[in-house]
Amino acid sequence: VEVVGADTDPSALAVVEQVLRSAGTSTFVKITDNDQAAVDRERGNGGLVVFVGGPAESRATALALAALRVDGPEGLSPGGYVLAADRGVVALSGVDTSGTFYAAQSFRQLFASGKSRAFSMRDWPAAPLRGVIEGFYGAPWSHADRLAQLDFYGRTKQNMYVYSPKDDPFLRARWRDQYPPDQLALLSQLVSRAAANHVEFTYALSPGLSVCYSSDADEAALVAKFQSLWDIGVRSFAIPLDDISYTRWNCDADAAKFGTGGAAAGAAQSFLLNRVQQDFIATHPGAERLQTVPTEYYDLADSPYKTALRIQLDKAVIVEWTGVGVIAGQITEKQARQAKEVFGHDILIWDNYPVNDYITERLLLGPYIGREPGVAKFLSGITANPMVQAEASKIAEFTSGDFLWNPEKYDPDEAWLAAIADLGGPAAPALKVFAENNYSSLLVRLETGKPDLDSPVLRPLLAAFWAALAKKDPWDAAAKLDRYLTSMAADPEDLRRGMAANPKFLAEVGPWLDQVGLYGQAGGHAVKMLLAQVDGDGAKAWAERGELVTALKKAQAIRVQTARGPRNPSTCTDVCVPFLNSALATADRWFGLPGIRPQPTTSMGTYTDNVPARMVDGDPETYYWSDWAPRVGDTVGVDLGTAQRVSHVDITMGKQTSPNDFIHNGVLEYSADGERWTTVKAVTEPVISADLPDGASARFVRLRVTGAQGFWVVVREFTVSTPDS
Ligand code: LTM
Repeated sequence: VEVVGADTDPSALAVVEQVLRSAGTSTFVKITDNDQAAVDRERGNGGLVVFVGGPAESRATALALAALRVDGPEGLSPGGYVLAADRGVVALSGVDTSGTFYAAQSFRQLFASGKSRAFSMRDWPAAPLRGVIEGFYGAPWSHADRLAQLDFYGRTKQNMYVYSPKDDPFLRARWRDQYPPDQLALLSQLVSRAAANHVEFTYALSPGLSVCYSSDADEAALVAKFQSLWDIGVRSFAIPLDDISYTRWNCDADAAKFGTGGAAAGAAQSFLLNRVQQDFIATHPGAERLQTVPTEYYDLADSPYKTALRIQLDKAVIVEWTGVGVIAGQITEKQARQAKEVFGHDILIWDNYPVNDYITERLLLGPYIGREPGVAKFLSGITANPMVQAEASKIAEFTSGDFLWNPEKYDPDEAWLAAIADLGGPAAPALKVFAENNYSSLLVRLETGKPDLDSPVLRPLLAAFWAALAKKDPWDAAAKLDRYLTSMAADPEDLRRGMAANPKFLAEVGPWLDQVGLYGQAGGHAVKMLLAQVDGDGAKAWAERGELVTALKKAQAIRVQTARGPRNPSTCTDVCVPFLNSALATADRWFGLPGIRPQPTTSMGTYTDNVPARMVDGDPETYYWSDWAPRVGDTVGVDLGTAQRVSHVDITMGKQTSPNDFIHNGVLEYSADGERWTTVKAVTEPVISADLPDGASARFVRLRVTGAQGFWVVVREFTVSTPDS
């Protein structure tokens, strides 16, 4: 029996009703809270009676809570709620309608878990704004993706979606143009779906590529565009000004009015934003606060530009900031406080995780990490920028939503497992194996300064196997490793069967999934090959070697089409291929075959198809080309598979058409374990030829960038010689 008030939130009711009906409740009755006789009668019948609605929605819930001796939600922060149950009564009461909706979501979770017959909980969010900004480059999400996302945000208690796909022409290149009716109708559906999920739909228009800040006509075009969105129900607006030039004006009038330089850009942007604030936001009661992304969104260094914004931009405007760095490894409470000071405005974080538009060969399926709890509480909130792959983004989004609700209690591992269970359902074990091998992200490396290694489960199994093999007693370790590799090999089939109800997810991750399967197969053959050698069975070892090489080649031949061109997916990054190469090198020594097999490594991405393998192919005409100008700490080098004696390194960088594409300030280093590094020399030239100290032992040799530079990096050949090569 559901007892509802005249103003009870319909979305909360829909959730509760669905829970009760799916629980196989034999009869479902809905009665209004002014029909006390019916309430008493139903209670007398012994059924479960669920009261739904906060103080402003239903009278009866307050009475039910009083009978349960539980305080109401009054005084909780927005979105807060009380949920209590005892002796056949459940009461869901939000401080506002969103709170009641969230109480219904918690009711759903508790009901599904089958836990707790008698309990009471008071729950509220730490961060006022919690959600997602569709703000990446590349193919925008589809309409169906967005509808599914909005439902997901409702289920995970996130309350914000910013519509800002970089490649939607009506948001950037053609920002002045009004939407054709069919497209406006789709947006209208999104706005309604957002409202039903208690999500604020923020419409973010990015005029910076062509706007004339001082122009009346451009301000009028902006306001007219916002008005068309207002008319379909949008109440939250943003004007992002990221990724544009502020040293070049789009019209002479701006140069004349504002002058040149950062201060002029800050003044011009403030001028336009303040006009929109006054002419649109302030004249539309019910409008949320205007948001903007400044052109300097990625640091805390004060500048003439930020000073201008701080002083001239209307205080009502919320400023977005990505943390220190476009992809911020860590965001601390101290930085959050500084951001508020240096920008002089309330701050909303635009968090570039799990966005993968800058490393399109990767899926970032690990949890949200590296943000101090104070960040969520001290600022207006956080919106996470997701991947082009909408369904796959839900894993990270689930965890960032969890962090934002209760950052003090946030446990990334626990949140991650819950995310896997939520998305994978019965296929969660298979999804876990897949996500474990697409786990790491730049965040790990930036946060810890340690190598950003993938595959947290596989890695220790491999280490244990090598250690056991060295002791000539590999059997137990091999069995454990083989079990995991078998689950990887079976993953494509297991996941495709188990998640057949989510074809969108399977289509998004297909190439990565196939690769995990092939690496699992190749790994299994590698283990069998090495065990056969321990057994002295050369024929079997040779046969397994053949299977290994076939699976490895297939994995490396997979291509995925991305906005940055075709890419070989990168799964179990820096783990699977080095293992397979080491296994081959070890086996080949046993077979008496020559040669070391260097595996290229880079932290700088790959520009088009100039893959790292080209710097170790022995052909100086082909080259690896980085995807960006390196940052301090970026590296490029080789992994020899096992630590061994090394004597000399030759590196050739740059190419005829881009002679400056080399590391201008760096160091040449080597390491036996990837943790402790020995510096050979400083590097400032494109061609390097260096002797290593006598007796040097290395598995890894690399160049590490020590100074910022504007040029990208081309490496034609990276050769390491051993004393006997
Ligand atoms: O981060 C911001 C404010 N802008 C862009 C995003 O659109 C893009 O998705 C990310 C990641 O590449 N980097 C940006 O600079």
